[in-house]
Amino acid sequence: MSTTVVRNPPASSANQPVTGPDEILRTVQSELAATRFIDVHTHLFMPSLGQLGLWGIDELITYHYLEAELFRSSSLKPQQYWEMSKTAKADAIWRALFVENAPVSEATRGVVAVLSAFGLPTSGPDLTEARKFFAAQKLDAHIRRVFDLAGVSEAVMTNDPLDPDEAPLWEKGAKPDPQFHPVLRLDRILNKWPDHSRVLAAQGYAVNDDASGQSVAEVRRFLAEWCKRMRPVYMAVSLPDTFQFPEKSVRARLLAEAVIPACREFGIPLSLMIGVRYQVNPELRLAGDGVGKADLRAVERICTQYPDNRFLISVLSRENQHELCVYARKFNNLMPFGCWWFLNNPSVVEEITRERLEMLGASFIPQHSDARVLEQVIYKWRNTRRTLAPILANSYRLLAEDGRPVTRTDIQRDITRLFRSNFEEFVGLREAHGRVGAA
Ligand code: FIX
Ligand code: ZN
Repeated sequence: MSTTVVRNPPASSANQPVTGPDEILRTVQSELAATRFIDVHTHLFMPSLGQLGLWGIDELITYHYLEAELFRSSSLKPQQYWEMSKTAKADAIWRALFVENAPVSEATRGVVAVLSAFGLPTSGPDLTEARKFFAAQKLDAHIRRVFDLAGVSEAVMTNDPLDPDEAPLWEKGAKPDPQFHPVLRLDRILNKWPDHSRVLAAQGYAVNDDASGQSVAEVRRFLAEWCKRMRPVYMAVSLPDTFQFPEKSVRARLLAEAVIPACREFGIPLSLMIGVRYQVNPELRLAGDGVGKADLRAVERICTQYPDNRFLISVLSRENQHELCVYARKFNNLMPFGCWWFLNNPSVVEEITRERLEMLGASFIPQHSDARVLEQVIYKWRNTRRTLAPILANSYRLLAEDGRPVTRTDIQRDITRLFRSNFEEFVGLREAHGRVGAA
């Protein structure tokens, strides 16, 4: 006689209460591991955009985060460094930050996590073995393996229609890739109009330095052509800490009269990444940018003035996080996303994410990787899962303590929302329900 006890109706375990802090944490960890994330902002490129996509050990080591740290731990001067070959630069950084010092910073630990993910030595005098390994990888298969290791199904790119290396690849018809979603990045047009209005003029657009006359209509035409060519999931721009809106400036006028209307026309959000102090130390090049507290009343006015537009917003200054959370409670056309750049450190991610959960429930996008080198998604998402598990588990523990037990289905739904469907729905990527896209 079988010993199975038949229950009528049998309750599936997913809807059973998960009890006790340890069981809750284990369930959160397994659901985070089982859910493939969408990486909503990266500087990665699909294979058909060729050499633009950075990957491999020398790119990992010469990441601008590590370049900034090199100049604090070595007597090498930036001018000397820029004259070196990529390999020599990587060797200098490896020596200074991984041999002569313990790699305890978030960025150096990241490289160690990537090396160990591929079973490569994480210490040692040089990078010979790692170079041999990466040289043997075939890109397409390597991308799939890296996305598997990172638990990511898709990455959203950053595509610049005025980048002299990238634009021609799109004009020639770059082959789309379902693992990569394009984004129309507009920093050159909005932050450096005088220089780039000439580039547009040279391409046959009737624009001029002060954006008068036909300029706004011509920028609309430019955006429409690129939306048809690239089919971006959103448009994006990074903005300084001094950003104001409205304002008597070409940027504010192009935003109001060209970019925001074009986003409405194509039904896609605009991403505003606010708070950069550009090139506070130009000698460090990409590593030379800083951060400043921004006046977020600009966000208030934009969300109020354009209720039919959607805005993906990330702010760089730690001091702006609380305001952004409060604005998100006021405007449902505002989606806060990520702990951007200098905020992407576990101690700060913890603080920001706890506050967002307390103030917004699961109605935000906790993180993006901002990966510039393919393999970085491995450690950036490992860090995110590691940092978020106890924070999410704590929320469920408090919920149970307050009188409502949590189930695996609840946890699954929230994690899918945080790392997939909030984005899918906000950008209209696809009908998001249940665990769309889970492997
Ligand atoms: O503007 C941006 O998209 C920033 O993320 C980058 O410019 C920055 O250099 C970066 O890599 C941050 O992680
Ligand atoms: Zn970025």
